[in-house]
Amino acid sequence: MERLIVDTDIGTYYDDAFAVLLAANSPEIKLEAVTTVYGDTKLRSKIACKILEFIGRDDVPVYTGIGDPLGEAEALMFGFEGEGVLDDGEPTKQPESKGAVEYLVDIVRENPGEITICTLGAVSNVAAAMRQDPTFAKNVKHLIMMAGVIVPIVDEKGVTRSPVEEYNFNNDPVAAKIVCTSEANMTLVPIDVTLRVPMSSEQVSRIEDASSKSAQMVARILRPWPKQERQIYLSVGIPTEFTGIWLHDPLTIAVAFDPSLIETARLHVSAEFAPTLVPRDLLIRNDILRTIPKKKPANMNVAVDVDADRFTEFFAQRIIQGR
Ligand SMILES: [Ca+2]
Repeated sequence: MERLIVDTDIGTYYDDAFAVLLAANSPEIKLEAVTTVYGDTKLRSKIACKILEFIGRDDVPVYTGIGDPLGEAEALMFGFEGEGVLDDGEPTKQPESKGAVEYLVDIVRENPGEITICTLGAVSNVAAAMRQDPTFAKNVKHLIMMAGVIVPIVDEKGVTRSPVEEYNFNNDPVAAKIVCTSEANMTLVPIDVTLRVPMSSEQVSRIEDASSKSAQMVARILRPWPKQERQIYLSVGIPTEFTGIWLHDPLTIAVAFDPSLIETARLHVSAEFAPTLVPRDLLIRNDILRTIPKKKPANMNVAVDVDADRFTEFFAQRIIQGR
């Protein structure tokens, strides 16, 4: 059984919550904890507590992590976080008093080679843990990150949507650099691969009609999503027709216990700062972080393809048949 920690910016996009639900419903995983990162992490912890409580997994501790990126950038949130999840009240379950970074440092030090961490947001908590404890990187069993973009995303009209930038690494470029240059055993699940795993509308309908608590929670989260998505897209300049219920973060969880879902390449991936030509991103700073595979000794596994149909159906089944 994989001893797994989910490190997440749960609340802004639907898929972090889906990832927590997948982890909490997978017998292949011993879900050690959920840690929160980026922006209002207290609110994110409350959302995580609510979801775990709703499906009867109050036993999983939640630790609140770093809100501000390690560099000078400011964390920005859209303001609708918690909609659909907290609508019927706040959870009884409370986050732990210990901070996420301290928790990560302690559990990895006490269990060398045992703990896998899936990061589903900015990598600030993990980078801070690496700064705090020089043995952290080599003691983590596996660091699996939903982050970066390796192959430019080109839509069906041939328009390049996201040549070099990706939300999670960009949200804390300093942390991304620390992690990329660490000696941890890493697997990167970049957005160009996760954009190949949208759920079909038929799968979404089946989940919406299912009676498990997890399915009910997915339905609740998806209800306000079209409006939220439109707000995000209009804010950052993505055409609103470029849409789908992508399972970015859940895929990253599944890779922890079923690596056969993805095909990987050993690449050298490093972070590079470059000027933004068009300041179209809400996360606007004057630079962006590029994830560049270079011809240097490989430093991580990178997902380059995914068994999309098998994974999306696997996810749907876990939610429908789970708690
Ligand atoms: Ca996320």
